[in-house]
Order: sequence, then C-alpha cells, then structure tokens
Amino acid sequence: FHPGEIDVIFVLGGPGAGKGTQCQKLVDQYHFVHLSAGDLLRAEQKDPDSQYGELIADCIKEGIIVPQEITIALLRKAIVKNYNSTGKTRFLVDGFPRKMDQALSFEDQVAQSKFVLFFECPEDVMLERLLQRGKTSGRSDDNIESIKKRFRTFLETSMPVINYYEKKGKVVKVNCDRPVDEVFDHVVSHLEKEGI
Ligand code: UP5
Ligand code: MG
Repeated sequence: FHPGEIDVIFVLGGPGAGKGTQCQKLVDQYHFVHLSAGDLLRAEQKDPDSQYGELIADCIKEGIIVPQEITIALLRKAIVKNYNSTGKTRFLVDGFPRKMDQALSFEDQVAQSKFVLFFECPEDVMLERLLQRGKTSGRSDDNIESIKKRFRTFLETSMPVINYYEKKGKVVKVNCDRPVDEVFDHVVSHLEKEGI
C-alpha cells in the first residue's frame, strides 16, 4: 500500500478504558479493520517460532512497553495482510502508540494518523473493570500488581503521546465512564463529525 491509500486512527486510553470493546463495535457496524497492538503482541508471544516470546511475556506482566521495532513490525505486517486480502483501507490501531518514539517512527515509516480517539476514564473505574475481567480473562497482567504498573506506565509514558497529539489538534476525547452503548453513540457522533 501507499501511505495515502489508508486511513489510520489511533485509539488510546488507559488500561481497561474500553478500547477493545468500542473497536469491536465499530468493526461490527462500520468497515474498519481493528488492530490491537496488545493482541498482536500476545499472539506473537504464543508463537513457538518467535524469538521474542519471553521478552514480550516479561514486558506485559511488568506493564512496560515492548521495544518499538517489534510492535511496529507486527502492525505493519497486519496492515499489509488485511489490505491485500480484503482491500479495506480504514484501520483502528488500538493501544498504540503508547510511547513517543513509537509515535514518531510509525508515522515516519508506516502511515500518519488521521486523528486520535482518546478514551478518558477514571482510574478507579478502570481498576474495577480489570479486576472483574481478571476473574476469567487469563491475562497475565489482569492482577492488582500488574494493573498498578500498567497505570503508572500509562501516566508516565503514554500520556505524553496524547498530549503531543492534543497540541496538534488531533485528539477526539470520549468519556468512557458510562454504559458501553452510550459511549459508542458518542464515538459514532465524533467520527461523523470527522467525516468518517
Ligand atoms: N468494559 C469496557 N467498556 C465498558 C463500559 N463502558 N462499561 C462497563 N464495562 C466496560 O475493556 C476492559 C473491561 O471493561 C472488559 O471486561 C469490558 O467488558 C469492560 P476493554 O475493552 O478490554 O478495555 P481496553 O481499553 O482494551 O483494556 P486493555 O486491558 O486491553 O488495555 P491495555 O491498554 O492495558 O492492554 P493492551 O492489550 O493494549 O496492552 C497490554 C500490554 O501490552 C501493555 O501493558 C504493554 O506491556 C504491551 N504493549 C506494548 O508494549 N506496546 C504496545 O504498543 C501495546 C501494548
Ligand atoms: Mg484492549
């Protein structure tokens, strides 16, 4: 693909804000491709042929960011694969970029984002959701120790990315502390305003 042929929307927000949930609904009702960086990393971690399995597992459990080269390569591969097999051009990139270096490299090497959907949610609400999900998710990071580390990384490392896009006037904020369908109505009305 050529950079101008695809639309990329970054979907950001704290751990448990509801990024995956809202992206899934957008896929069901609009022609988006949903690429969760976290899901791609978890799949890579499980691949016995991958040389990064252990590194990814450690980073996820500790709530720190996997080196950008790994994540960007996975995202690029997924974009190319989806574009070639379906011809779809609109991509929701969920949970990425969560560090400044990733944002700059991705926009330089893969594509510019059209805008950033930022899901705002109070920490106590996210904590409650993640602990609840942790009862059945099997995710190695859905426990109180990992969740606290994820919150810390979000504030220290990922918020600067959101602030960077905010200064460029590219951030669309949605309050996520509401029922799923209500959040979705707001997402859709914002997307329509952006001409999507
Ligand atoms: N839920 C959702 N919306 C709700 C609502 N409105 N009301 C009530 N409940 C709601 O939702 C979380 C839970 O809340 C679910 O049970 C849902 O039903 C409920 P979900 O939609 O899964 O939230 P999401 O924001 O996607 O939460 P997630 O846990 O996936 O966020 P993280 O950002 O922490 O996880 P991610 O998978 O993106 O990353 C995991 C790790 O991978 C990172 O910590 C990092 O170590 C690594 N990573 C990188 O290194 N680099 C990357 O670029 C990306 C990830
Ligand atoms: Mg998610």
